[in-house]
Amino acid sequence: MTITMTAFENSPDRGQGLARDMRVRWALEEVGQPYEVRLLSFKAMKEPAHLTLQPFGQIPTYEEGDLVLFETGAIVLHIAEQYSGLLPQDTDARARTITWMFCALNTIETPIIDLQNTKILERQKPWYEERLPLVEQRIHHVLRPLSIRLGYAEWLDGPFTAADLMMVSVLIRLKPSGLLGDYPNLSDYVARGEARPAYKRAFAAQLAVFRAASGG
Ligand code: GTB
Repeated sequence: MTITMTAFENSPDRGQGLARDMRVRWALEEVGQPYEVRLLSFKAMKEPAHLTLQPFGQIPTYEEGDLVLFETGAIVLHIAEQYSGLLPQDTDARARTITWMFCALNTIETPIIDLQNTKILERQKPWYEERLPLVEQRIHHVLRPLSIRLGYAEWLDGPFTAADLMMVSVLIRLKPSGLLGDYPNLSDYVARGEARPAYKRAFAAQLAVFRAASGG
């Protein structure tokens, strides 16, 4: 069955791989499933045809036969459950993988999104300079224990899984902030994720979309 996902026609990150379609592309590349991408303008994302697939008018979505999914975490989990390569066979190991996926999206990504919103939306506020270090502190509050738990391990829980795909994708969002620099093992962990051939294929595919949209 053909898999179709949606992505930005013209990604605001200029093809740096920060938009969430990258996570779905990466998962599909890891499990070796071909996919098609329907590109959407910001206007099309808010129109009824897309809102029936994604009630919030966002990307990515995932269509496979009659199945329509939104929420990147749910999409990546579905791919991992459907195709082999991203979830362990052992029941307990599977549950731990899913735990780390939730951890990436709930515990780690939440303060990172707060930092990005602060920098983009609140820069002009009179309290911006006072608030910024508090938001950064909340990120250190979750990065420190994550760094301690990862230690010198290659991946979070044994071999590479959907948990690492999600955690690396979330940590990548921190690169422009420089905050990862305080945690060399997390920086190395991100670099290991980015070095995977599946990551590179996904990154190249989304970058090609941006280059085509910007005329080269
Ligand atoms: N919880 C949803 C999920 O995980 O699928 C969130 C989806 C989401 O935030 N989608 C964003 C979107 O469609 C794109 S990825 N935004 C348009 C809108 O809401 O109108 C978030 C994103 C966007 C841009 C950058 N960037 O430029 O660096 C990074 C991340």
